[in-house]
Amino acid sequence: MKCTKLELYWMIGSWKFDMYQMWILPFTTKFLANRCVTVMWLCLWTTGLQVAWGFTPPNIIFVLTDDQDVELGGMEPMLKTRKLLEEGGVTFENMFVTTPLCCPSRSSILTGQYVHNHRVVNNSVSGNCSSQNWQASLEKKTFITYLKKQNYTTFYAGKYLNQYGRHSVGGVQHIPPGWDTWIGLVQNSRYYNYSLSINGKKVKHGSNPRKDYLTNLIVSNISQFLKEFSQKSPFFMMLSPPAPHSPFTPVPWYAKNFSTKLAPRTPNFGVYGGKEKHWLLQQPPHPLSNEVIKNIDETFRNRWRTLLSVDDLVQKVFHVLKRIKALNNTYIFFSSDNGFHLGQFSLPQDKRQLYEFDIRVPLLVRGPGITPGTVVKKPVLNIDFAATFLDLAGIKKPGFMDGTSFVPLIKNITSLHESWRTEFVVEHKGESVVGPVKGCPQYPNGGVKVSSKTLKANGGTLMVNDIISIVHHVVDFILTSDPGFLTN
Ligand SMILES: [Ca+2]
Repeated sequence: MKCTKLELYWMIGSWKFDMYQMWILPFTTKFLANRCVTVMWLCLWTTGLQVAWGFTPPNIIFVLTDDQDVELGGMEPMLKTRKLLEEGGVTFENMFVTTPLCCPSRSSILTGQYVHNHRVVNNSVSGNCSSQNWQASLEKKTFITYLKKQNYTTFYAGKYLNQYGRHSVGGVQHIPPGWDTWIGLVQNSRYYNYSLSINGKKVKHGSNPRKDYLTNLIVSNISQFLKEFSQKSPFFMMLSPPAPHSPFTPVPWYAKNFSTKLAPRTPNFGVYGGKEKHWLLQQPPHPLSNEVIKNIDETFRNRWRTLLSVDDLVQKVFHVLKRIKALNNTYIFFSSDNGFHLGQFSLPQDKRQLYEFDIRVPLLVRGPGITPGTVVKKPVLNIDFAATFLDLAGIKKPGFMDGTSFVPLIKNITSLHESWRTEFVVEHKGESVVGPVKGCPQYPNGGVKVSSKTLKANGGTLMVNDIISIVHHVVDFILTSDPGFLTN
């Protein structure tokens, strides 16, 4: 990793005087851009001249997994995806999310904004997740609304935002603007026994592996859409399977895979964070108990097993595109909304931390103009997706979007590489929940226990077992020679 320095700041937020934690990752680069070429290129991509020159907007398919890491080998079981998109496309080695949690990160993906701008701060309605305020404001300006205005046919299937479909925020009747075909999962990731909004109507599913397994249900809806719409207009398809999020449920035919695999014993596995880390990393019990380690290993295996169904999904997408002869004008993006940890710094399992295991996620892209097997090391972010999709469609990025199109990196336009970003912000605001959280794994004697006295002394918000809160320190981190964050 090219990071040379990670500085942790804290500040008083601009709204409600909430405390915010913000990390800035500077990357060492030299600014040597050829300005003339840069300006010409930008003109081509931002003024719509491409259209006048016979530009054909490409189709775009975005596969977004839930909680898939890179640091713990999250891409290793996905052999088909790696062959098709990694060997057949471009791999971004330094892809990060700017907030390590589902709903805030997904809101950043949709709007192209940092958390401090879209203000979806956690997974709750009160934290603005799929809230009425969100629906009345930024949801009307997500990237898909711009693609829709550009005559894209649009399709969504899978998990959306964690609180989507609740009665208090419009129920399943609410269809986010811009989506023609809407197959939205009600609330958080599940594999069985869930409800969907099928274009505004509630459909319940049970536990039949053949009919109900959510990842496969998404697959079953792909073919018809592609056959029907691929010849009519450019299309945008977003596929958001639940894997490998909890409850980590594989289909029966993959339930015995990886039976001898153990979670990676990374250098920081089971290591006590100590006083050099922020206060929450001083709370986990250590060393990890045998019972917790056993649970960690089983979780690791099941996460990989759930990803095998996503691997099938990607292969299916590819084969259908090939069959309908749409590969030549279709980009396939593959990424995740946040990473994950299993035992790092004695944290049993979750996300929500600033460390690489929670913020580094996969990003593979295949499509026209991409040289197969290429690798990009420049840092790209979840806030970049919106600008990138618009750029590919020949649409100028709206001013409110914080992210930057990484189309120049995809297409290896080297003149722009030199002026690429050298820093970014990572933000997370905690949930004000104390006690076990429904839907989150709980381990006897394995969670983090923090007394009310400790809580009060350190800011007052904490979700036990999930290790989140607001840091009240100013800290310097050095990343370059410390990949496990053992000393920083
Ligand atoms: Ca997630």
